[in-house]
Amino acid sequence: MYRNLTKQIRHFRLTDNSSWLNFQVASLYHSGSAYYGYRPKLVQDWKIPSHHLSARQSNRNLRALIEAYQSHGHRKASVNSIELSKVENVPELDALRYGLELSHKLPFLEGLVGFSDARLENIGDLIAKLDETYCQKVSAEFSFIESECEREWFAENFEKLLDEKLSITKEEKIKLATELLQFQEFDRFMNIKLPSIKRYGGEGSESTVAFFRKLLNLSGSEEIDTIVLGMPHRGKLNALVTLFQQRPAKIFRKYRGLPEFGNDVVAMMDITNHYNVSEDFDVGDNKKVHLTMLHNPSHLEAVNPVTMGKTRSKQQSLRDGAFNDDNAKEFGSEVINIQLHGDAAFSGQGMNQECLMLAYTPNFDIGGTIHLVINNQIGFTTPGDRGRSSRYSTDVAKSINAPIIHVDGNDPELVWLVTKLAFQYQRKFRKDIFIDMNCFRRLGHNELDDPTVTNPLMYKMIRDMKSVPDTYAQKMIDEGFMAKQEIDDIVKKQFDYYNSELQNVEQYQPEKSYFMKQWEGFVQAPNNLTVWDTGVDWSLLSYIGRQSVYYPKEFSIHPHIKKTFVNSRLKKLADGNAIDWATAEAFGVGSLMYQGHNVRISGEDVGRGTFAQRHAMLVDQETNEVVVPLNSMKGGLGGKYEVANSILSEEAVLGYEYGMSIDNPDNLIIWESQFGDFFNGAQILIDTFIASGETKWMRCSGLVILLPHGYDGAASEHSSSRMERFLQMTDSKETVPDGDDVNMHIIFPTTPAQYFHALRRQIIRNFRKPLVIIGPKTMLRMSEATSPYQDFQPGTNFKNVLPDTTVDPKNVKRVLLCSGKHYYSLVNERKTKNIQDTAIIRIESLCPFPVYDIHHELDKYKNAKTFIWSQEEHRNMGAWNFIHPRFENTCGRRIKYCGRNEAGTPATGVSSIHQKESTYVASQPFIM
Ligand SMILES: Cc1ncc(C[n+]2csc(CCOP(=O)(O)OP(=O)(O)O)c2C)c(N)n1
Ligand SMILES: [Mg+2]
Repeated sequence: MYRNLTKQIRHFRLTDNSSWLNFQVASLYHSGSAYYGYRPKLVQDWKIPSHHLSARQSNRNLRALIEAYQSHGHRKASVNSIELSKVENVPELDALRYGLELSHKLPFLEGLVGFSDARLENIGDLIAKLDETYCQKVSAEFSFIESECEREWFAENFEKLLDEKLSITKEEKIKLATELLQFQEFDRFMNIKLPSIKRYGGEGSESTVAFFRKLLNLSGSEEIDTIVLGMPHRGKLNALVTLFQQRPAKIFRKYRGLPEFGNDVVAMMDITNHYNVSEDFDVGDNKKVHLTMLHNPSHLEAVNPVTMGKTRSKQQSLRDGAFNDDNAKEFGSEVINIQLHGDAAFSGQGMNQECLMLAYTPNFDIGGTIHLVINNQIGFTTPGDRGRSSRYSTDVAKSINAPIIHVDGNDPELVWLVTKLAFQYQRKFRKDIFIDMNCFRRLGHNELDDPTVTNPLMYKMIRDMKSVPDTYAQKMIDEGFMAKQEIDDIVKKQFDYYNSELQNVEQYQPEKSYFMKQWEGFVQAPNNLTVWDTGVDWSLLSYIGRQSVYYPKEFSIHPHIKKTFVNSRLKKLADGNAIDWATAEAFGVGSLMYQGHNVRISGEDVGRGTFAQRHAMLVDQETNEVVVPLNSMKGGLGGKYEVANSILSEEAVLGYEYGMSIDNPDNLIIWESQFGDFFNGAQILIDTFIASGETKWMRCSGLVILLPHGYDGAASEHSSSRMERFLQMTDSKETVPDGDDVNMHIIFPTTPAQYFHALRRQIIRNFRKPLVIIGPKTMLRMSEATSPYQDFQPGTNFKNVLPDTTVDPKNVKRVLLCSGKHYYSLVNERKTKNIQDTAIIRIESLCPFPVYDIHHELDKYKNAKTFIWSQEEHRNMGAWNFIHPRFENTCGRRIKYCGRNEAGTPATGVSSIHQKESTYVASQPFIM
């Protein structure tokens, strides 16, 4: 069935009901048909109406002039009211270039340009109209869009934009004026009452109000269920209290030094600028839209991929887009993603390039994002012309053919109109679009900062700028829509409201904002170590194992994969004595699916697996079609497996997966770094979200991070997942035993069964913690590193410490403690040398550090005098610096180090040196 869909022409109804159009499957990325979470994007088989074409043929020069405006008009536009130097000469807009005289009579304009104005008589009139459309307070860049359909649609609608001003109703204008004044009043209030607070005020960028108001209303009329939003600091507090229904007392309370959470939680909490929103909004006509604005860290733009992942997770829960069987349902039907950016941060942070590249890829597509850049022409002290090489802050958006609208933020009605256009574009094409709102920043970066020190000329201009809300309110008075008294009343009422919130701040008790909805019933992890029975009946596991290599009869499988993967797995299942890591992973994933949980694995090449071990996604050798065998499982509660081969990104992709993990605790989300060391490209996400999201914001995550690790001669990179960095980031205690309540769990398992239990435990527990697995590479194929079926059975569980069952405790004088693959080198050495007096204990869980389990093992060796931490990593790497104080403080014994010496890079690039070192680290612990 999956083959027949390739290149099929489908009929598809446009959302505006205008016509039935043919769509063609054009994006044959890997697979022409759907698999879980992916459906090929449909591209319109669209043609310019023939009478438009003939109009263009007959008026080639005129059309060339219009196209010049579409391409170059933005260079002449005056969207930036504080531009220090302009005006650019734009020779492409000279009518003479096209052989046109200003006095030439105009033909009928239909098909040539989007606006039609009966009053236009000659070329001079047309140029004036084109100037007004493209070169004044709003302009656009879109002529680079490859799709003719999108380009034509955008041109037509943009060219009609100014006429739309008339469509804004009196009520809408009054509402807009009111909210602008309220937004502004927050800054004024803060200036008066709390002048020493840094608030990153919204003075100068108040038209953000128009964007949000229009967006919420349109979302309501389009029956959108949820908006997922990421927003940085600028004007955020204003937005929280005037647009997003947050009590000002919540913010003021913080300034009194009080916490935002009750004492029922253990948390360090955060500053007000990082607060979130999760509210239902009444948007008229009995409609509600839910808005989720994520907590954001100070690291600008880091929240963006997190919002994207959260959007996709909500889409999955609501069966949006390809998660729905209805082929016509495109991503973004139920849930849309909105991102706000600062101008400096948007162009400066590479994160954005990664997010854009993710936007339309299979298993990451969310139906396009609407972006608003609050372009106040400056980042802290650095003005735009020194803050980037490109003309606009938004230029990177062109890489994915996203249209960009530049608008003067001093005109809130224009911002309103372009928001509508952006929204319509996103609805129609389910693609990203950008609004570059040119505005200014009245004060310093924060209010305690003097901006004239670094940008005197810009601030001379800003001093003379009128307030946007005041100007708009005056316009309302001038147009007779509002009276001066009404405006004064709005301002006074708002001031009084903020004031009463400030006066009564002591009475305000924070509302509970965690463990709600799908998180109901979850708790913070306890301060002791818990054990969860994660075993599964062998008959079910062997069924899952068989399904994990199932493919349809007509599927043409690669012969090598059939032999070395499918048949080999079937054989291992039949024996049951030596289950390998990849099979254990399939057991873990499949058993959770059977219990109704969705599982997603994401990362570079995860479908096959970097080490060609996983094959969670099989590819038909004749058609390129993909199957995810585990999704063919019958019975059970119907969980699905999403296998997301990602773009070559760590930062955005890890952020995306974290975003998915904080949304729905019932889904297991796994991110695999191609090699362990590549996580460092995502360090910002690990520091500011994964390690700290719970303690800052009470947002728990059960994300699994798989980091292949091990010294096998692969030189400086690819050997180490730098576990020392993760260990240093944990809040594991040095002097007393840890509980499950550490901020991250870090394990370095030695057997497939341990891996299986660890994966299952992530979902079975009633709390969620990020889990970092220092994972296998060569162990994937090591015959000793396998598990018998008994280790998966009901009643079994993840063991923090694995005992030595082969030695006679009475004979033991020396105890080696180790983790991971190095264990097998030590065992091999002991066997080869027939050593009887040394026990080898495996610390499988590094964090939480399992003090009691270690004690339990050590107690067996009454005659042991020497305790050694043995690792293959260098001394300033690996777990040594973590183990050392913990072991000595909590286990009451001295511990010696044995491993590689200190080094500046994880591994040598010389194989003979590697060999020598390997021999040393395996043999030295037995003789030192
Ligand atoms: C990644 C990162 N680098 C530096 C900073 C420090 N910083 C905070 S705001 C800011 C300027 C941001 O400028 P822009 O993005 O234009 O936003 P604006 O403040 O102008 O609204 C800087 C440099 C930061 N928060 N994050
Ligand atoms: Mg800025």
